[in-house]
Amino acid sequence: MANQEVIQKMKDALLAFDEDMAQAAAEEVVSTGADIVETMKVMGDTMGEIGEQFQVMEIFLPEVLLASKAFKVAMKIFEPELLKSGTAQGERPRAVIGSVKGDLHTVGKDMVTTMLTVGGFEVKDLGIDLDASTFITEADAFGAKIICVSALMSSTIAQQKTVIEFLKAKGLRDKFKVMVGGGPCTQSWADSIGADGFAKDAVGAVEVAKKLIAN
Ligand code: B12
Repeated sequence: MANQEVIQKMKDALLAFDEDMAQAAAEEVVSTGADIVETMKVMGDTMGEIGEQFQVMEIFLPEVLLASKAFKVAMKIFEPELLKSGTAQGERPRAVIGSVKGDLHTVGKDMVTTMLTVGGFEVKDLGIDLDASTFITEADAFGAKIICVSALMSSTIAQQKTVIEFLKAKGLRDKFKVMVGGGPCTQSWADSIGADGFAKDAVGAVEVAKKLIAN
């Protein structure tokens, strides 16, 4: 079956908010050897479409929640497949990741976690709704070189700056590289708050993280 056809099935599953359809589509992606990363990109865009439907009140929170559950079901099937093709070997640079205080969105952060792991990093997922001190204490304890800070809303994005300001206040700014991302985040925002890196998606996050480690 052509790549596009099976990827379309996944898109249809998310737009139907249907976990079972998503599971079947994910299994078909794997069994037909369709491009998993390409599928994940389409899934990310589809969540954006779902967000637009939510914004104009064509759908409501329960549907959005079901779509994100369907997304996660598919990711669970993709993760082991991606890891098989991963570059992870020997000592891996460490990173922590989480969503900022007040932000409960997990899907994008989880996708970045998977791609960084596939890309050769050892990643500790700290979860959601994290205050600045938790990011830093956990990064220190884990021996992370990179702190990845996700924010999905215009009301929570300022928390990315808080993490950087907190590092400065503790005299730890030079100890970690800070990478930011999430819906409202842009390169110019990242520059304005003094972040070391920004990527608009999970694939880009791997490239940026590798550069940060190399420097
Ligand atoms: C799913 C979803 C939810 C689910 C979350 C479930 C879950 N477990 O995650 C639920 C239903 C719980 C939810 C709740 C809410 N949501 Co919501 N949600 C979404 C939705 C539709 C999709 C998000 C998503 O999963 N995208 C798919 C992933 C793959 O994309 P992503 O998250 O952007 O991540 C990619 C990149 O941004 C990047 N990235 C992400 N993090 C990081 C980190 C780093 C370091 C890097 C480098 C890159 C990176 O890589 C990722 C992969 O490519 C978005 C719409 C949208 N356009 O994003 C709204 C959206 C984010 N939500 C929104 C709102 C308003 C809310 C609520 C306030 C609604 C309400 N009235 O209660 C609550 C707030 C909850 C809270 N306190 O956090 C708004 C935010 C508007 C704004 N700009 O402020 C949006 C944009 C919808 C809209 N158009 O109105 N939501």
